[in-house]
Amino acid sequence: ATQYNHSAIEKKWRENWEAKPINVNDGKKEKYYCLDMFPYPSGSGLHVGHWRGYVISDVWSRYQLLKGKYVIHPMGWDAFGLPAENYAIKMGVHPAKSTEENIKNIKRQIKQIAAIYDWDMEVNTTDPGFYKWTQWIFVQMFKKGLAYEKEFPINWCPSCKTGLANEEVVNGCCERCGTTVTKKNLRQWMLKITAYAERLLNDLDKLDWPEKVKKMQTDWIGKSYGAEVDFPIDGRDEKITVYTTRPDTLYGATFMVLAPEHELAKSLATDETREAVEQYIFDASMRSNVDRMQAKDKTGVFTGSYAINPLNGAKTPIWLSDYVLADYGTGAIMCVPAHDDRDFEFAKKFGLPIVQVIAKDGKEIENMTEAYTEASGVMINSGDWNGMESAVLKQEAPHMIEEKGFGHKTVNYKLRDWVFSRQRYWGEPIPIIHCPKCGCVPVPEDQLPLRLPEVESYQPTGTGESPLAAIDEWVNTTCPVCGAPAKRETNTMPQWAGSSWYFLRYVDSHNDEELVSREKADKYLPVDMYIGGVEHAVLHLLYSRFYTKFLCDIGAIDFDEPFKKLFNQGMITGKNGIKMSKSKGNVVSPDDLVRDYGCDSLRLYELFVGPPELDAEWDDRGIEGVSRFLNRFWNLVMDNKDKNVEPTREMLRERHKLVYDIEQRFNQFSLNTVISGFMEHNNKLIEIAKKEGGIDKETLKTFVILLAPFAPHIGEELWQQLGGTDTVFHAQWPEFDEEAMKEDEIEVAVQVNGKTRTVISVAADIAKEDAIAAGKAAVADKLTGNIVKEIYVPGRIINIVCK
Ligand code: ANZ
Ligand code: ZN
Repeated sequence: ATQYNHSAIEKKWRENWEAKPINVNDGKKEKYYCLDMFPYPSGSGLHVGHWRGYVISDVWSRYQLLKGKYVIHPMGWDAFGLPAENYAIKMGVHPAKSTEENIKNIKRQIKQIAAIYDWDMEVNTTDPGFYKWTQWIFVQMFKKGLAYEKEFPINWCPSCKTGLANEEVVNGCCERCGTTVTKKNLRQWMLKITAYAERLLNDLDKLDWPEKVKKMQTDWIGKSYGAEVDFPIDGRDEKITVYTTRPDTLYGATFMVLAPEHELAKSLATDETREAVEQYIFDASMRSNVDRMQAKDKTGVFTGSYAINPLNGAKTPIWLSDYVLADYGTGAIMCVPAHDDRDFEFAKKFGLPIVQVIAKDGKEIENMTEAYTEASGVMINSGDWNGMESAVLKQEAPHMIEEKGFGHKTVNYKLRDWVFSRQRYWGEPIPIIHCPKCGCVPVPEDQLPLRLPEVESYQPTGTGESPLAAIDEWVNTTCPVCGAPAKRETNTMPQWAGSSWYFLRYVDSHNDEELVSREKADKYLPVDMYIGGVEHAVLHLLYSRFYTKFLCDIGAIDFDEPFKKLFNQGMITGKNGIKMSKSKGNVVSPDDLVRDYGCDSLRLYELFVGPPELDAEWDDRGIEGVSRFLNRFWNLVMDNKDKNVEPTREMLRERHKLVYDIEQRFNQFSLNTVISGFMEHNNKLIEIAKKEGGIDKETLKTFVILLAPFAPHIGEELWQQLGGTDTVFHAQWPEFDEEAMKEDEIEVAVQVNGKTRTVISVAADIAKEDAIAAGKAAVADKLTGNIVKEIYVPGRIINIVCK
């Protein structure tokens, strides 16, 4: 028979698919939208790790195709961002140019995967035709009050004179120069994602997503119930409002701590404390948030003032400390050292009183060495709350406080509004004009896109402004409302902007009039399956949900969750689990593997390396095994396709078991065991063929259809060899019949010491251990002494020898 020649066959089928696409929208088929997280077109190209996700999404897409769906399977580029800009600063190459080149290269590499991407849908976030709509969304948000300006302390490197993202601050120092990072107040654009906190939380229930990701989003949104309690300041009219999730511990509040940025902080100082207080406030302002939170030793200063505990009238000293964050809750807390670790540490350090108010088994601890943080126990030292279950009180205290009139119950979220501006060049210009009379005015929609102008230097200006600020003829404009001279906003959007909505654009990517037509949106959206790395569990996946809900609210689309189902693939790593990267020199390029073994072999091997949701170590040698399997399967089909054997009962059973096994594993996304399943069934069929002198054609065809999503080229070729005239992807996905899968049963005698005691029936191909176990169970009452030998004569006798 002819040898399997992967290069000739793969070339042939690529040309055929090019000439006659296999995934066509006839307007009648049900749609299925299978989306990859679109890549950043980096200069270093694809390695075998990148292949994994794309192979997973392609086998899933082709499976849907075989189930009769019209599959939307697009690809595009998330191309704004820092790497291209940094490259521009270093090499002087315009980011648009390097981006274009990178896209060309990476697209060529992606095409090697032979995925059924519809390149007509392709999007690129840096294309003005695309970012016109990224800007349009911003304008809509601005009009609804969801995009607003705010002075905001950002990480600032005093040496590089530039703002830094949190990721660029390492151990409190600038990543580039090592200088201690400080804070600088800069005017920023913010998106009010907090307005959607409750819906973002509740709607997680609607989603078929990994529990792990849902939990990460839940924690990120961080909803907590508690109370705001007012503490009057002793001798003054003002009061300090604290936020607490544990109002049940109010009797144990022995001191208070305010963030150094708290508006009352300075005014609480007395003549004796003023110098120390002001010094402390200044020092805190020079420390980064990260530093403050990670600091091992608590610092603080006593203000000299006292507040009155509203419940028992106790005088409680007011301190300042930077472990209290300015922008969470009210920026002030009541401290209960007996029941909170941080407060305990603070009290120990500064010699403040500790009063236990919750006691396990009702017993007070003699000398506390650590806080008792559990919420279970009985209230003590708590006036008329004494004797109550603390868990019950925790629920009721907020209402009681509200009734007594010194506070009210609250809901709090950890989620913060989204800092949406960057002082950078390579991003979407924020379409806002600052008019001295009219304030912030959005660029009129018919003037979008607001194009990114050419600049001479991509270097940040060092004043906290983007390089755009240096282009006078761009910055200076007129107000669209009153015509007065006005200035353009010079900040750009963060890289997340385009990726928050790109999936909507694919299905109508050439539309100049709308972001997406309602007709197409209704027909083809939302995404049915989203596949990508787990590193995007919060930011991208939360922003996309926020954008989708907003666009639904303004009627641009009619659904409010973008991704029905989510799958996160694990990483492919180098030896010893080390991340593949150019700098580590452990990158495995797919190019040589495709040349030597073919695309189909590499596709199979990408899946075979391990459970798709887990990280897997790459080992080139393993590809031999899957390649051998494809060769053996090729030979099986080629040797038997013309024999016209009638199917035996065994062949039928094998065929239906194959369908059952593959379908089940496929649906559980256990793709590595799908591949091992193919290998096992192939061996079995080779064995049967040898025994029976052939294999029936229907069984061979069934195998070919099942294999086609995984190894599409060889699938097409063998389908044709088996007489198929149309593409295998228009064949029917096979179904299994449980009756046909049942094993034949045979009768086996069970002997004890050579004497037949009973006869049992077992599956004809039962394994030795299973047969012996069944035999032993059947004669359990007749076994005496120790078993010294167990014998199974296949299909005839089980003999247990005892002594
Ligand atoms: C008294 C108390 C007693 C507290 C106790 C805890 C345990 P979550 O659940 O994260 O919302 N807190 C409030 N605002 C803070 C701020 N700006 N910076 C640092 N800590 C702050 O946490 C709420 C709890 O964290 C609040 O409840 C408050 O301490 C503290 F046994 O109040 B608690
Ligand atoms: Zn104006």
